[in-house]
Amino acid sequence: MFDTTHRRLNRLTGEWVLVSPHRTARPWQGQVEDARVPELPAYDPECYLCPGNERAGGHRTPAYDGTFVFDNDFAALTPGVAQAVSDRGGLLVAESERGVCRVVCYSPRHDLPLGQLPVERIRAVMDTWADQYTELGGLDWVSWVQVFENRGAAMGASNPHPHGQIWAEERLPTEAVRELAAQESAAAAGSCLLCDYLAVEEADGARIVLQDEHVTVLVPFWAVWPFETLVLPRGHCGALPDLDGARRDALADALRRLSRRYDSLFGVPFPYTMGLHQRPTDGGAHPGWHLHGHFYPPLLRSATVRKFMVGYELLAQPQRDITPESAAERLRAAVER
Ligand code: H2U
Ligand code: ZN
Repeated sequence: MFDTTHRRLNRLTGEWVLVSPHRTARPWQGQVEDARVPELPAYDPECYLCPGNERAGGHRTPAYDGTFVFDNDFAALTPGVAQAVSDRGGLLVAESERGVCRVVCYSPRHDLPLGQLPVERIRAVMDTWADQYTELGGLDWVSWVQVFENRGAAMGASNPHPHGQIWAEERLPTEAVRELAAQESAAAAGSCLLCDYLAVEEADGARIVLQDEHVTVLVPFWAVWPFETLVLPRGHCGALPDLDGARRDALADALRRLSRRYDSLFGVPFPYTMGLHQRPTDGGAHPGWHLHGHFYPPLLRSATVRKFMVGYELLAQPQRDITPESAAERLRAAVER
């Protein structure tokens, strides 16, 4: 049945994705992305994330050496918002939302993306993410700490200097609510959804991209984006601070290897949104929550042809052409550039 049109269930979110394997042969005369890759200098005097340079609002980025974290000068969420709710007949419903937004520069180097940093530097980024989770998640009003990176102009990154963001907020956002419901219902039945899922994927093998003792990277059975991947620590854990040094090193190495494979797939720095889903910090124990990372890259057939989430996707449900199995096969075969 997987050779013909079918739909697959995303067990984490409960959403279906339509898979149409025969459609990959269709011609394309639509938008092409700009595949030219500008050579980046190690330091750019115009870059507000490079050491010593000026940012918005009169702030200055210090002469940092490792990772550097600062409060976003244009924060979408701020801690001081007055608490309020508004409900007109159950139809116009609104709630205030408090939060904190930070920017994380991975290193002073303007030209080195996460995957090109030495593995101990990636580990340092991971330690920063863990510390931020502990600090922000430790605030008694913060329920969710979202670590993410938008890489490349195609994904809306506003600056090529390798960096990510952290948004911490008062309530669980939509994706977290869905993933929590699925994982808690598995936990209520005495199991971990992602431990069980990982065991099935490892036994099957068709969607595994890379793996070592501590981490498995795979194209999820229910992947929506053409080369979407799920990064799963093997062995149950809920958040980065739960991982010891060896497991953090393994995760850092998996991120390094995965992003290098992405970069070699179409011979360009692969754009993506990636992020970690760590256990909610709302005071609940959530023993069923399994730490994982999502990579959502938009490229479809080449450096210049991307997947658009339009039409049927916006109005009905996500749809994909190449199968998750063939995407995994290509990522497995890709060299680490
Ligand atoms: P993105 O490239 O993912 O947009 O992240 C860059 C962030 O940096 C963005 O959220 C912030 C923007 O608000 N920023 C500052 O905090 N200070 C500046 O001087 C420019 C941009
Ligand atoms: Zn820079």
